[in-house]
Amino acid sequence: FKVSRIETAPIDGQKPGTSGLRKKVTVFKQPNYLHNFVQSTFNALTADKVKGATLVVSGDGRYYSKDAVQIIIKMAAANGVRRVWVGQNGLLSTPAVSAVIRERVAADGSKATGGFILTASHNPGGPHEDFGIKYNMENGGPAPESITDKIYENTKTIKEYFIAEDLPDVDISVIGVTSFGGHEGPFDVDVFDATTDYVKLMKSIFDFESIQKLLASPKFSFCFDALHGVAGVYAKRIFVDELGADENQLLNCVPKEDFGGGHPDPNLTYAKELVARMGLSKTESPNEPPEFGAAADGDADRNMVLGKRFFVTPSDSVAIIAANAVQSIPYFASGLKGVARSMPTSAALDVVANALNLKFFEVPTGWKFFGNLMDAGLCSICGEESFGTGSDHIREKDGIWAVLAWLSILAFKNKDNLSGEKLVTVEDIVREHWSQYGRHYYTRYDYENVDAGGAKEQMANLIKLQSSLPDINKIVKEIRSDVSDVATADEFEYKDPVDGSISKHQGIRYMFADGSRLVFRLSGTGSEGATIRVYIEQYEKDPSKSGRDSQEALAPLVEVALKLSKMEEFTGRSAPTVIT
Ligand code: VG1
Ligand code: CO
Repeated sequence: FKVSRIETAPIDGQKPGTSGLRKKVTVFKQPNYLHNFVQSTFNALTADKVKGATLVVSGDGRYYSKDAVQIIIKMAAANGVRRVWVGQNGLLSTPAVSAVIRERVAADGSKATGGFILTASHNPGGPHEDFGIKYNMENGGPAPESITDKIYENTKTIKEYFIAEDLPDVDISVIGVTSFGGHEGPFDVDVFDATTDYVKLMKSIFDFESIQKLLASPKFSFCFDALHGVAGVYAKRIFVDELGADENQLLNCVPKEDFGGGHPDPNLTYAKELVARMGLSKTESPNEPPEFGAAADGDADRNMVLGKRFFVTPSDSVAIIAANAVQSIPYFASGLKGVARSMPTSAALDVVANALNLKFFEVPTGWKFFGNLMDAGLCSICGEESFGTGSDHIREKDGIWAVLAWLSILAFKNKDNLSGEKLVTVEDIVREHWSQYGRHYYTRYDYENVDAGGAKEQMANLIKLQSSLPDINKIVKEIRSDVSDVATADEFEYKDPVDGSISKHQGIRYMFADGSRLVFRLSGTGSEGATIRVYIEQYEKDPSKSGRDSQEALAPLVEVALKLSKMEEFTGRSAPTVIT
């Protein structure tokens, strides 16, 4: 094939956010838009990570992915890449890409040095919805800020890109290797089964046999909703083929380019079908809900775990997994190296870390911050309030892993009880956890796609307020006299304990004397306008008070949060888009 050098010019707004570059498909389809970003990424990497290298390219299968895969293949060839690994049909979940980068070995012994993940995660897909791209490094984790900053700088000065225009499109629906000859030597496109490497990894972590027994118990029932994202591919293979679940226990497990018109975000608002099946919607379903339900997002790195008529908050989920991992999951049998959570995630994990005497870290929002800790052997399990849970088996959060972790805990708690009277349920496990460690009431209010200017002003105002604690407390007490005093207020700043890098402006915090917390930040994953997130948390140590309805328990703090931040004034919104 021939290499063409194409002249181009910078395009505004190609700054990667919390997790890559996410924009409307219509933006990505502009001439040179994707090309500029891909070339800027190649230019941000050292030559050995491009020339002669092996790269993974795949994603959640959303609209425009197939075109994007072909473009990236041609640009990889032109930039001297030796081979590109593509999941069949261009599908690989985000955790599977991480696993493939870390585990897969080519016939000649080489491994991948990185990969492009094509996803906008939980954002809707389709011709008028979102597309996204991010680059993951050799450790299988998202590129650190030093690299994403470089990519962004490159997008502002780019003048040319390289592409093998005459390379024919590769049929990515068929497994097999296609070889081409280039002037720098051979170039291969290797289309492989999307599940093999990932399933092998899961089997090395969990005791599949014990989970199989749990699923086979007549007392247990299961349901999984992939929201038409890529998780469906893995759910079929793992839950049905490996663990013996029934096909009809899977919902929306056929990946679709537009996620069936839905919002592939596993929460109580968007996972409507599952929520109804689990007996959690206002209109009670006629059938008895299953004992266990779970959902994943578009790229299968997020998860929501539900019990029968019972919601597990993600902040509790990671704490409960950490508290039970050593007994229930073979991979952790020799103990946990440490645990970590993102700043806005509730302190439920902190309490477990303290009780079990584990190393503990609090990082900014976004999975890329956990990677360094894991690479340094400091962290085994970590999580985010945004339905993200994972471990050091890879360098991304992992939805299917989280489901398997919960099934493992259930299997362990019920191992002598599978034919007994009543199984230990998800709800039992959570309530027992609360009575042992206390409960962190938690909720998040999202105001999606609000005016960006107003949102910025609002944040600036919240920072300005922080200059005087007495003034804050005066305002707070005027709103509600029944909340405790604000003890400290700041903007979260993180110094990476491994490489010393500093990340500033990572969210505005108001911390109360009784351990309650209000956090405000702007989302870094939206594609239009701004999304404001408000995180509200309150700790209740007294076991007799841990059974309240969470919105009711948090009502005073919610009122303070909305009035203190002058939410309606700045956004014109009287209610959030989503409450989780
Ligand atoms: C959101 C979540 C964050 C998560 C990120 C990527 O970011 O809050 O916890 O890591 O999405 O998840 P933001 O900046 O919008 O708050 V995913 O599943 O979109 O890769
Ligand atoms: Co995701």
